[in-house]
Amino acid sequence: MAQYQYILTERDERVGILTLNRPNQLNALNFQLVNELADALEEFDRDDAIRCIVITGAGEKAFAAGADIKEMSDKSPIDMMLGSFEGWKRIKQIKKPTIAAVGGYALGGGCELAMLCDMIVASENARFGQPEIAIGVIPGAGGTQRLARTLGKYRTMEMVLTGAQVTAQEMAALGLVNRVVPRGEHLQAALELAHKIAEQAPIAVRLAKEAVAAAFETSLEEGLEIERKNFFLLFATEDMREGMRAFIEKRKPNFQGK
Ligand code: CO8
Repeated sequence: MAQYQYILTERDERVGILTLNRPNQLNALNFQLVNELADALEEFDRDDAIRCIVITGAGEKAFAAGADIKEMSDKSPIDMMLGSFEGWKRIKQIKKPTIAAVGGYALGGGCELAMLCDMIVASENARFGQPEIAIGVIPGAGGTQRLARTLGKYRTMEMVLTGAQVTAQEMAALGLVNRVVPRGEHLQAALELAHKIAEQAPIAVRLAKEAVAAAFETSLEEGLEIERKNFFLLFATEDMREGMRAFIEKRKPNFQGK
């Protein structure tokens, strides 16, 4: 792996772990960090040995407390567009499943980064919010859209217009958090989930992710079409034969990613 200044990279068997590493600044997402995160995610995405990716934050206090306000405070619209916008777009393009392991604050861009992941595991002290309104802006990396698609209009309006923080438990009840675990156990819990996914047939996982993601971006008819095509495509894989043969032979499948 390349060396990064603000990201730590690790492997736990077939799971890649990326840690946002600016704990003294509550892992605030400066331009370089976002671009490094996109680079590191793409590296894992290309690596056949990795089947699932967990993103977490260093330190106990935060996943990420948002984009770096100190860096942004004197920027122009063009600086903002050129700074990390491409990086955010690249993060969305990752094909392997991603899990956010959230302890402490996931605010602003931190909440948006968690929502860009496919699943969110949070410790009981996690707090989610879009506080941009309090500094005179609005969410810029998908917050208004992704919150609205999960929470609906009314709770999203309240969060985005007041900037109020929401607890992990409440987010779980609203469907934005997969599970809430005791303080400090979020990474472990995310890794358990990631290892379960890493056992599955990788091409099926990839096409399943693509199909579910389509539900948020297309009409029902188009989404159903993507699902059907991906379903049929999987009948061209060796792992499909292996999975069905293993079921019939009453043994565990041995998936090769082919
Ligand atoms: N940016 C820069 N530095 C930060 C940030 C941040 N977002 N959050 C915390 N820090 C720094 C603090 O300045 C402080 O640094 P220092 O010790 O050098 O003064 C250090 O982290 C610790 O923070 P606090 O002392 O404030 O810790 P507290 O426990 O008192 O408070 C809070 C924690 C409540 C999380 C508080 O730090 C806070 O409110 N942070 C800002 C939260 C926020 O407003 N986030 C939204 C930012 S805007 C955004 O995310 C837009 C995303 C759009 C992306 C699209 C790009 C294309």
